Amino acid sequence: MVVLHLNRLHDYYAAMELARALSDEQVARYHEEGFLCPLPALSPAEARDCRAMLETFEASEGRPLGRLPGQLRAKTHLLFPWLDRLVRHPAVLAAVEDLIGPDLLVYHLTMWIKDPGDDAFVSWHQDGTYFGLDPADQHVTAWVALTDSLPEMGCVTVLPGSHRLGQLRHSTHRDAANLLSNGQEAEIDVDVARVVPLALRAGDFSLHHTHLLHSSAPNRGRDRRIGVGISYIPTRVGHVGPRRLTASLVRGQDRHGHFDSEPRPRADFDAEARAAHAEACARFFGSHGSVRTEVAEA
Ligand SMILES: O=C(O)CCC(=O)C(=O)O
Repeated sequence: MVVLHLNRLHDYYAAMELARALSDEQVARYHEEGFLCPLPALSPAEARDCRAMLETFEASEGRPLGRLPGQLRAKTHLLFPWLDRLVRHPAVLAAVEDLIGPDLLVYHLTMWIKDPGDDAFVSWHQDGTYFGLDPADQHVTAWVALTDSLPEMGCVTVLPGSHRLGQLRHSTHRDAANLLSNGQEAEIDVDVARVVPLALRAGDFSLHHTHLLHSSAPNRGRDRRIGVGISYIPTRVGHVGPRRLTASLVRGQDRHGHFDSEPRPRADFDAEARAAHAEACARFFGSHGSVRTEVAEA
């Protein structure tokens, strides 16, 4: 009888393990090091399709996304159905769920695009610095590569274990080439010998903790480096600030109602989507006083 029960329990845990995206070892590593990389999501063909949809839009506007006005690099999933689908990708959501639970919101999104030969870089920072979330440490960033993102292309680099330092002070060093809207930089000397590059092939993704120190150098490769940074939080996390912000429920249920819900785009860049995007960005950037998201003209 006892053996039967133990066998059932074993089957139950085996089934649970199968339903999960991350192994216990990966979850433990995330908590120890503050990141996981690489994890599979899109096939190479799907990643190419996403890139083609982005570049078709850029061609129609005559400029790269990062040089278009209107904070289009931010919360871009509110403007394009293909990105709205990407933030709901089952492989990404399953991995995020294994880290922060089943009820998930997309709190923010940034398109991280570096063209070969430009000077765009990202200074050492922690994502939580301007997010104003409470509790702060439940937020996870998934960085989905739409192209290869390799060391010579200025892939994201991280300082393993630095998330355990908690939130650090940041100062602002505004620099036109810095892709961070406020040019924020953590006040800490980073030991370069300990830095790890998060090399990704198109379609793969990485996950990093909100307090993990990370940065990236200019793209000295031959192709564009395009990544989608998706900020996920569990619905129990709120935002501290005078104005309610917006977010998108992408998995499970929201029993807390800390955010106004964002409408899903119905067609690429249509008027309704543009209005919702402008409102969401005004509230988000207004909450911490960021000045720009466009990349300065070369
Ligand atoms: O893509 C980059 O170079 C920086 C990414 C980043 O800062 C982030 O995903 O939080």
